[in-house]
Amino acid sequence: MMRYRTYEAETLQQAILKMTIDLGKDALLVSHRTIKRGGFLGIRAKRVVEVTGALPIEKRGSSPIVKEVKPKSGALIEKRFETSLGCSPSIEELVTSDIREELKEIKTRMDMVLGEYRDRPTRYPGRCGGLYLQLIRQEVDEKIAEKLIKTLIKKIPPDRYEDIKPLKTHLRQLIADMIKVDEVVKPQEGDLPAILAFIGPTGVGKTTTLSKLAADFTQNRGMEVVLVTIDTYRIAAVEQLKRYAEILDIPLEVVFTPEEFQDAIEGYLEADLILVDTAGCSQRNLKQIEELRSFINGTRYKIESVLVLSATTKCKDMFDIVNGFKGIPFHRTILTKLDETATLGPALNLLSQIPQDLSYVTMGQNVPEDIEMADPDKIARIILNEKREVVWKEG
Ligand SMILES: Nc1nc2c(ncn2[C@@H]2O[C@H](COP(=O)(O)OP(=O)(O)OP(=O)(O)O)[C@@H](O)[C@H]2O)c(=O)[nH]1
Ligand SMILES: [Mg+2]
Repeated sequence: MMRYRTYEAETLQQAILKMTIDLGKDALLVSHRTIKRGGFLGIRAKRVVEVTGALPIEKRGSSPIVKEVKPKSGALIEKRFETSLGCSPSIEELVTSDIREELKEIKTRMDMVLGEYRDRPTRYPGRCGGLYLQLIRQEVDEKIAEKLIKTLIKKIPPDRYEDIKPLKTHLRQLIADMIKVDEVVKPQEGDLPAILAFIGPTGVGKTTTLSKLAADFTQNRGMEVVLVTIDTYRIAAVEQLKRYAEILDIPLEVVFTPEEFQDAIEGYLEADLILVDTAGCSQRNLKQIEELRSFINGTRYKIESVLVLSATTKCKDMFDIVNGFKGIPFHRTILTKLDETATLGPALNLLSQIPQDLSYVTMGQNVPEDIEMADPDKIARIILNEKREVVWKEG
């Protein structure tokens, strides 16, 4: 006989954790779903995840996870602390430290149990369950993952649900379709140069990425490129760009005010492309964002802003950054540091929900090599753990 219980929590992982704490690691995940709780007539109701777990009744209580915490004997305690500290702590202190140790052990076991659950089938048929869990492992938003798998189930005939290859191919296409890409440099009206400003949080790779593109546009596409920096807070920032400008043998203008910025642009109206480096801004520092906006919107020329985001950023922070910078506003995104993470769910969550297209991805510190036009299929392959098939740079 089985004992069934349901548990509710904000996320699937938390609900499974609750279930495991209560029923032990032998519990089976029977089903999970998202339901609404609280509110009035459905208004202001909160979405929670409900999981149902089952446990053979004879195993109830045999859970090895929650152990009774017993304080050590007084004599032993004193001996241990006399040797290490030279004084005797109170019983409370010792019990607290023992509890901490126990909690650490419980957490380690929980992580192991959760790892096991991630590989167990879900309510989706055949191999679709495993693919759903793969999306969750990649930190794809639960709602997005559910929608993707439901669409997949509709697309594939039921007799192919056990056939992982066509399932993966279709799912990869569905994921790729969610990422819209576009070139970063658009042809300008008339003969004016395209002007691109690289904006974003500190240290995401704005200057490095701009330098990679400057190299590509001058050396491979034969364009006349000019660099302008309005990042004059740190001497090192100007020096960094100066070095790249010297290597590429292209002009660099350092400007301190919106008026100087306009003058700098006016000096290079014959160029093909003006790349503008900006100082990293915290999305929460409204004063800094406003100052940046006054530069970008303060000339009579059309400046396209590119928001540079690091793929290593937490999902919630990515949305926070986009929200903070949308007042400038920006027209395209670049995703950096793909070499520093194997989890691209947060980027997918963001890119599928914002109107701006992704133009480039970067995957290393080497200038000019480590940059590519964004390829949704490659991103989808990483999310589906087909990473070994992904080659970022040819050769
Ligand atoms: N691993 C890795 N490192 C990168 C990548 N892009 C840039 N970096 C490194 O990230 C660090 C910061 O790069 P910068 O280009 O100075 O970043 P920034 O956004 O201009 O920084 P601020 O101007 O200080 O806001 C440097 O060490 C770069 O080499 C990338 O794709 N992968
Ligand atoms: Mg910089």
